[in-house]
Amino acid sequence: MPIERFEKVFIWISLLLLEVFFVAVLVVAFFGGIQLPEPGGLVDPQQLENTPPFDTPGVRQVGDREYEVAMIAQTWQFVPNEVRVPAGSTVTFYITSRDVIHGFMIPRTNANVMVIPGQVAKVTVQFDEPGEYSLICHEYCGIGHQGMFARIFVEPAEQAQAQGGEE
Ligand SMILES: [Cu+2]
Repeated sequence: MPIERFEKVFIWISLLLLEVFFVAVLVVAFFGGIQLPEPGGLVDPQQLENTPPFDTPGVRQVGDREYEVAMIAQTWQFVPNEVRVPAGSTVTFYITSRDVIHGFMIPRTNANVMVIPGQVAKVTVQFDEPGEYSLICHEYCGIGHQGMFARIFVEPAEQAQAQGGEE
């Protein structure tokens, strides 16, 4: 069956586009650090006070330049609402919700997950650039949603050292 010349051209263009998209997916997956959030476990949202690590929300140093943050999202705040780490840190967030579905997004990083009651979301972020990062709820969660945010301070390594935080 003969194929019209223009039709042939468009078939090739469509195939080429598919290739481009496929390569783009591979590039972000392997070189861009973009990945699906990992399920970090299940919890009882009513029992967060008695469930480690959410009984003591906050930052914990687990290695050289490695930190873990246990964080609770609730109407309408993040606990803790301030995180400080030195530049060059790898920070793994364990986030869960006490009440309704919230969002967890740190613009300029790869962190972007839903926070679902009963589920723990686990996200690892590499903070190389010192500065102040916002952590925002990007899942409408009620009347106070627009004010629901936290701050992450990535301090220059020398400053953190001066405070005795880092070797
Ligand atoms: Cu919200």
